[in-house]
Amino acid sequence: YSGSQMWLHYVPVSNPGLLRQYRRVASTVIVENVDENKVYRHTADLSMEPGSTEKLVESSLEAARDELERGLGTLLDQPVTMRATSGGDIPDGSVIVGTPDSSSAVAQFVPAGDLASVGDEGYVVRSVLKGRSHVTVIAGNTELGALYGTFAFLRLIQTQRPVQNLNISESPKIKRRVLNNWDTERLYAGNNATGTGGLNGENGQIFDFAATGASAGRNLPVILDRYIVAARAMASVGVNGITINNVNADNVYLTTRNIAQEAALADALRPYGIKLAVSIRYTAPTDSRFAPDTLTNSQLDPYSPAFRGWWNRKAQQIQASIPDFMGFTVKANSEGQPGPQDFGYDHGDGANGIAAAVAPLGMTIFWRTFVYNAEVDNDRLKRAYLEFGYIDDEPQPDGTTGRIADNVFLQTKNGPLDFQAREPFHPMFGRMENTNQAIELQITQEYTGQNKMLTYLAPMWEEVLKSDTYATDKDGKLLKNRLVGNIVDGTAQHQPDTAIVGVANLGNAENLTGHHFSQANLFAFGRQAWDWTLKSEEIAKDWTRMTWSNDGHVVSTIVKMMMGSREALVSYQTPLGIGHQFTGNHYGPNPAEWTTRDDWSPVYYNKADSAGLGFDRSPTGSNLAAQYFPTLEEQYGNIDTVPENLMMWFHHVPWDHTMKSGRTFWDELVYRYQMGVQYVTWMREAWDSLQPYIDARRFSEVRAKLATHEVDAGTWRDTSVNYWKEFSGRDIPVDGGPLSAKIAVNGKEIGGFNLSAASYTIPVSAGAS
Ligand code: BDP
Repeated sequence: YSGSQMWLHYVPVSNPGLLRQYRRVASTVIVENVDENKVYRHTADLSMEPGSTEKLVESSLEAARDELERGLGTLLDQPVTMRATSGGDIPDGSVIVGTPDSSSAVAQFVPAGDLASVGDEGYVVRSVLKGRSHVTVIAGNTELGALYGTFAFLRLIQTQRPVQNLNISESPKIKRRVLNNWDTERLYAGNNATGTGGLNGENGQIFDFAATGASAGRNLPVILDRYIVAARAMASVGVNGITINNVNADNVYLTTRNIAQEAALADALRPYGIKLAVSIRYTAPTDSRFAPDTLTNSQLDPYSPAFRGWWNRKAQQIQASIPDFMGFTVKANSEGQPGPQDFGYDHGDGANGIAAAVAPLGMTIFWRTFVYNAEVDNDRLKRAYLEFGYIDDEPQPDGTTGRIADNVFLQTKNGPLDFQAREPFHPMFGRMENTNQAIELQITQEYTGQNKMLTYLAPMWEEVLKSDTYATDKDGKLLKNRLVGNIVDGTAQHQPDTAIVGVANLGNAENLTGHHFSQANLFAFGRQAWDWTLKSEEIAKDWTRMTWSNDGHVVSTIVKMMMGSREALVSYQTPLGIGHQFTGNHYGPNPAEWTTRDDWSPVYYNKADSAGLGFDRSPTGSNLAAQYFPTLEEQYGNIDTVPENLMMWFHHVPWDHTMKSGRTFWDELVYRYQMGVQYVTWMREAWDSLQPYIDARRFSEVRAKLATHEVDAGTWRDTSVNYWKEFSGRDIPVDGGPLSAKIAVNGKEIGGFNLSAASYTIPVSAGAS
């Protein structure tokens, strides 16, 4: 099995008792008001060319019906009876799907008040008795809600949980759950089964906009089978939007020819509840491709009717083909992208200018805050808050505070640097109470092992979303709900609109993500976007059961591997809070490097010298700490109270500083590198032990990745430690190393390893004197 169906690879239920139960509960599916002929039955890896007789589903209910027929048929290993009416007798074992409008049975079985409480995209799944028939009702206020409920019901069966006496009500905590697809950039899932390629402009993209490769010059929208797999996968975890192109935007996505293709894609994704957006360049109006409707540079004043008129016309043109088009994502005055500052205006002016142009069309602007400049207090990390914070504080003529328009999100990365394996949360979370704020997470593993390392990122996102901001109200009183997740979902500061964004990892590899385990990150993003209070470990369990096996031993082994994997990565890559020690391709280590820009250079971040290691962001240094609320300002600013896992983020730590373990900082540092590598060794051995349980192809592909992973983790350790040693002048501790150690995630010890001396990989000490 190639992994091409992701976690929607339905296989017959292995537990005989549960199989009997499922066959009793779900032998008939009733979906009313759908066109039964409009069902596209996917065959793996077939492309659906124009002229094909297969038909795409056209509504969310048709998608639900399609999914149940396909899913139950395979899971229950018997065909399901499909019915289009709930009239007459409802058979025992019926599953009824719909909205109160589409189905009188739904209206009858689920009281309006119960449904009202789950909102537009929520669902109710309920077991009811009708006469002598046991019936399961999957209901939403909208068809999309019913589709989400359908996937939730299928998930129960895929994960082999009971489906009798169900009474589930669910609704998303965050309104917009969006992917940003950077197309060719930072794509590690392109072109082939192993997921290499996709870099350097090769077209390894999930969506093929007929720009390059086999489809070059083809002007027709072609919907490939993998788009539908991706759409089903996204819908199954509640993703409801996607910005389809790179934030370093190419204006081609605004051309008439591309808009036609985007419209075809939007049509294909619409039944799955996924809306499109496009990344734009601030200066797009000057692009000659839009002639004769172009502006000159002097017309890029965000307040001018010319500028606003242009964006309004462009948005109207798109909306004519894509009625539910979401809006634009903008990277401005960041890494060389043009922006309002080039024309004498600030981010607020620029964002509001485009926002005003598209507001009448109901569209939204996602304005990114990823701006940096090493010259600000000699600390790149302080810049974003300085460029955006004051705009949020500005009194407005109408008596309100904050200048950013309501149809704008400021889209901010989880941390102040750039998607490192561990960062403190971005200080802007909590500080922008008058602005809609979207959090941006990176699903694609740019800095977290790319397509080579098994890194489950959900524990990192859980750590971020559950971080306490200690945000206060105007009077300085601590807010009651003030975790980063509360800021994002609006329960802390009551912003009118809410959003969470994940930089996606989908490409055209057979398994869509390159590394089989990278699928878990997309799955987890969706689940956490829906409900950020979920535990990453529970999400890992679901994914493992859906993707690999329901065998208890397999599940516990894989979940353990996953749960410690990110902490291990931090440990062998950037332990104790050191940031950005990467080579230019952001995969391997190069702590000695100085590149063209200070703030792209590992040496800028590590500040290694004979006194110690780490970047002083305390009051004696750049004082980034002061951008946080007082409790954290104090905690981070003091080397005795800063959490050890962020120590070098805020302090230049003396080599002999005593750590909680009692070891010196130097010894602890070496120990961390070694522990991380040993965890990978343990993962490789654990995976090997699962061979009898896993299909041959995926087993060997993961095994090969883990072999590379282990070697590359060792390279991180050796390169880093040997370089630090030049500064510390201290010996590498040779006390045998951590033959057994535990890795703690969110304060709970998890994973861990107990290696036999025989399999203990060569510690750094071997190469040292
Ligand atoms: C960095 C990536 C770069 C992106 C940039 C961004 O290396 O490719 O364009 O972030 O988020 O992490 O704009």
